[in-house]
This record gives sequence, C-alpha cells and structure tokens, in this order.
Amino acid sequence: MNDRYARSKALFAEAQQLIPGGVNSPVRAFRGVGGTPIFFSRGEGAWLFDEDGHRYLDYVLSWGPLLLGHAHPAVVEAIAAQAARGTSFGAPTARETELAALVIQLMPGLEQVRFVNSGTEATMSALRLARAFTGREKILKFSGCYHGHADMLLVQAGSGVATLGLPDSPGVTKGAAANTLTAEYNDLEAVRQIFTAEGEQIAAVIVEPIAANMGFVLPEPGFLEGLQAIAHQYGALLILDEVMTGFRVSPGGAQGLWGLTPDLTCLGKVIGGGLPVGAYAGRREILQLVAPAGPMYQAGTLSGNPLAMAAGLATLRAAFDNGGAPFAAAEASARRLADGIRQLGEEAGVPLQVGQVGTMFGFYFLTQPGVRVTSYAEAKRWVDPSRYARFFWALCERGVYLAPSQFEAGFVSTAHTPEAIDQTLAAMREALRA
Ligand code: HOZ
Repeated sequence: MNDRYARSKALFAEAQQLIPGGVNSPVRAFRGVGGTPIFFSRGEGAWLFDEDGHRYLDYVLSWGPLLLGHAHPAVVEAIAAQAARGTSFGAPTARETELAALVIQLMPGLEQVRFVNSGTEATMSALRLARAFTGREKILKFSGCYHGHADMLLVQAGSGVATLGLPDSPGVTKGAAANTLTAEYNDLEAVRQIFTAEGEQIAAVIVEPIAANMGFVLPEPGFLEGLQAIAHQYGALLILDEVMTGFRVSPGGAQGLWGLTPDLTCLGKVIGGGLPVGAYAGRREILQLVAPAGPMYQAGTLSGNPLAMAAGLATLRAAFDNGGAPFAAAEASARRLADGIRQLGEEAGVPLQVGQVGTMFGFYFLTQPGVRVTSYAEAKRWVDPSRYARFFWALCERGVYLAPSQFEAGFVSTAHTPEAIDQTLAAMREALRA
C-alpha cells in the first residue's frame, strides 16, 4: 500500500480511542481541510518532520510561538540549563522580573505584567480585572475573534469554533453568555449603537488588533482608535488581545506599530518561546487591583515557572538582538512570501485576498474577484474553504505545511530564509496549477 500518511493515520486511529477526537485542541483534527491529521515527530529551524518521514517548511510554528523556528539553539540551551536547576518552585524567581522588564521595554505602554499559563487564562483574567476595576459586568467582543475558551468568550468565536462551524458551545451557561455583547469586526457604527444603548454597563471591549482567528483580517483605518475613544467616552476599558500579534507584527506588537494605548493587553505564545505561557498587563493603577496587591483573585501553581520564563527570555533576546536584525529578516521573508502569493494568484487568475504584517500573514481563496473580507460575516460569505483544502493537501505533498484551516493565520520565523520562501512559492505555483 502506498499511503503517504500511513503511520499518521495509524497513530490517529490509536489516539481517537483515548483522546476525544484524537487531538488535544480541535483545529489539529484537520476538519477544516478534510482527511486525517499529520502526526509530527521533530522540528528543526523552519522545518517540521512527520511520522511518515516527510519534511515540510512550517508556517504554523506551533500556532505562533516559535518566532525563532524549531529548536533554536539559544532556546534549547536556556531550557536545558534551567531544567537542570529545577523546573518549577511555586515561589518567586528573578527570571519573572527579568521577563516582565523585557516585555515592558519592548511594549512601553505597559507598566505591570502578571504571568499566567495560557492565552485563555490571560484574557479570562484581564476581563475579570476590567470588571473589578469598573464595577460593571458586560463585555463587548467581535464575531470571529477568538480569545481562548473561557465560557464568556465562546460567543461567536473564531479559530476552531469557526473552523468546525459550531454555533456556540453547549456547556456555556446562559448567565455566562448573557453579559457578552458582540458586533462585527470593523463595524464602528454597531459599536456606537451598542454603547449608546448599554455603555454604562460595559466594563471592557476586547479585540484582536488583527483578526487572526478568522483568517487574517486587518483593522480598517481608524477602527481601533475609534473603539478606544468610544470605550473611554463611556468609562469602559479597551483590552487588546495581542496573544498572536505580540512581538510578531512589530517588536512592540500591534500597539507599538500603530501607536495604540490600550488599558490592558493580553499576551502569550512568543513570550513563552514554545512553552506554555500567557500574561496580562497594563496600567499600574489597574494591575494594582490584582491579588495580593489588591482584591481581584487570580493564581496558578505553574504561573511564571522558570522553564517558561527562560524560553521566553531566550526567544525575545535572540529575535531583538543586534537592533532587531533577526526579527527584521523574518519580517522581510514574510513580505516576500505575501508578495509572491499575491503574484501567483494574479498569474493563475485565482482571486485571492492576501495580508501580511510583520511576521504574520494570511490569504483567502475568494469565491469571486473584486470582493473584500473585512469581517467574519464577509469571510463566511466570500471565502471558499474547499479550494483552500485542496491547496493545503497539494502543498503538503510538496513539502509545505500551512494551517489546516482557512480561518487561521500563518507565521514566519527567523529561520525562514529567502531561499526557503522561494522554495515555498515554487511549491505554491505547482499546487495552484494542480
Ligand atoms: N487556537 C489556536 C489557533 N488560533 C490553535 C491551538 C492549537 O490547536 O494548538
């Protein structure tokens, strides 16, 4: 039998017996592209190696954290050295302050940082904090934005929820969802109307500065600034969810790039260098409400553990060393890739919408030329996931691994050389023809 993915299939069958759906996070099940998931055994630089012996240029990069690529020597060394000294003490370490200082240096709008273990914990805690600070209960989020899987945020969510086409999740109580208001991304007028009706009850607006869990949708000029102005007019906070964009779209995230001054910021992914980390951060006046400085409770056995702090420090230092040259090179590679994809679409007469900022990118296969996606409603209307699925598998055969869903963003690392990008584009040219 010449089944290219025979071992992955066997491993998946086994996993399905013991793990719901065979995976520990839904988009990994490949429902967005059909077929069964590829199981990977190893990563090195820009490359991923599967269990059947194929290699791929990787544009998922663990869904964003691996800004330096797989197994970067500085990160491996930092993790190994720390592991030899102990992985977790459940007590303060100097490394937490070191990473907090580096994060604040890169994102100067932040004054204090609290480390947690995942992006979900970061957004959940930031919202609790916003409620504690304002004494209000409602929050406003945007359809297709994904902020982790806390109950109150699983309302019209993106990422796996969008990929699987789920309405909202059973198990979320009406009470938890009742205080979550939603609007379409980029629809400032809808936000204005919601605030006019219920602004005095809204604690915070939470938003991805680039909507990267419904594909890759940029904010329209003035959208984020407008959100901040409306929120502040009504005494609500603006929470930027930079779990994906942080240290990826610029050294200072989206806020650094576009001069935004959110009240609270959620971080994750890159700050853990591939180990589980999240953080929420912002103005001292607000963060001082967090226990034990203040009364808002939030805790965690492994929060700020030295292993994750070491990996995060090594990653940020290596990426932004030499005046940020490694990051700038990765950004140039991402631009080369996005420009190349745009050109391939034109050559092949395939309507594509391509976006790229810093080291992140994304593209949609559109159902017709001349349309543009600026919201989740438009993504559902104008995007052809079946075409993406065919492209995805054709690329796998040619050694390129993209996200197994049209509704996720792509990532480039400092290990993606211009040659690797050109190799990717050559594979894409063939895949588009196929
Ligand atoms: N929520 C992640 C994508 N935006 C997916 C995480 C995973 O499946 O590993």
